[in-house]
Amino acid sequence: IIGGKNSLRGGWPWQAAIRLRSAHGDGRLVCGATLIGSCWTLTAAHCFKRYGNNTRSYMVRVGDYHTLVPEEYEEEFGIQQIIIHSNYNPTSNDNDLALVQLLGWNGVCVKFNSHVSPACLPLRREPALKVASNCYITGWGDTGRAYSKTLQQAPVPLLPRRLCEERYATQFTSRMLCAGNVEEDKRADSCQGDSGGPLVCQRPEGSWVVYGVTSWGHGCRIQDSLGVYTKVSAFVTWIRRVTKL
Ligand code: 4AZ
Repeated sequence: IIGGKNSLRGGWPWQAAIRLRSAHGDGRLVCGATLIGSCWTLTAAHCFKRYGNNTRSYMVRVGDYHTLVPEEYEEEFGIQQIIIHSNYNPTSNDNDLALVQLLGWNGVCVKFNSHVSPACLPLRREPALKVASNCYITGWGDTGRAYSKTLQQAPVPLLPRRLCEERYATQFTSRMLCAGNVEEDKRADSCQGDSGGPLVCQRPEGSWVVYGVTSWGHGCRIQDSLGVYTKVSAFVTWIRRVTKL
């Protein structure tokens, strides 16, 4: 995240990270992800383009804040299954969504606590949020100098779809959300390494919903940078059918 700030420890308890397993790589960050159930995380399909979709190549870390410091709530899981949406188009990034099932016992993987708990899925027809609503992106991705060692956050308002339609033409589809900071001085933006992570928005009653999955855009925090996020509400039926959540 470029132009973000350090999050609070435990402030985004659904944030997960997909990392290369040291036996199959160097433990490096591949993507962000969102915990949506004890054994399920949501991420972007394009996260598995570079290193492939072999479950043994990756692990999922939850409860993390500082990536290099062992912390009380952090925990790592192997992967049972990587399910890439069958309509994912790696050329256009349409339907850029994947479900990652964690390895556990009897349907129990992550044990929820104050620092590790899932985000809500949106309703299939979630009441429209105000365009200037309370939405945040979070991640350990590129800050403009290097990947962040601490979890970053930045408010990223949803924008009128028209802005992304004008910028990206037909590559911007109905399965995508347009979000970003167009005002000068507060152009925080998602970047490489944040992909697959959440764009969460707070409902009027307070709960946090994973509205978007960080997907693509032309650059990070360039002038009028418009980020494109997979529109989770367009996939809730699929997510609930596959995960039984
Ligand atoms: C990337 O390279 C990337 N600001 C992710 C998000 C955005 C741009 C690039 C959108 O993974």
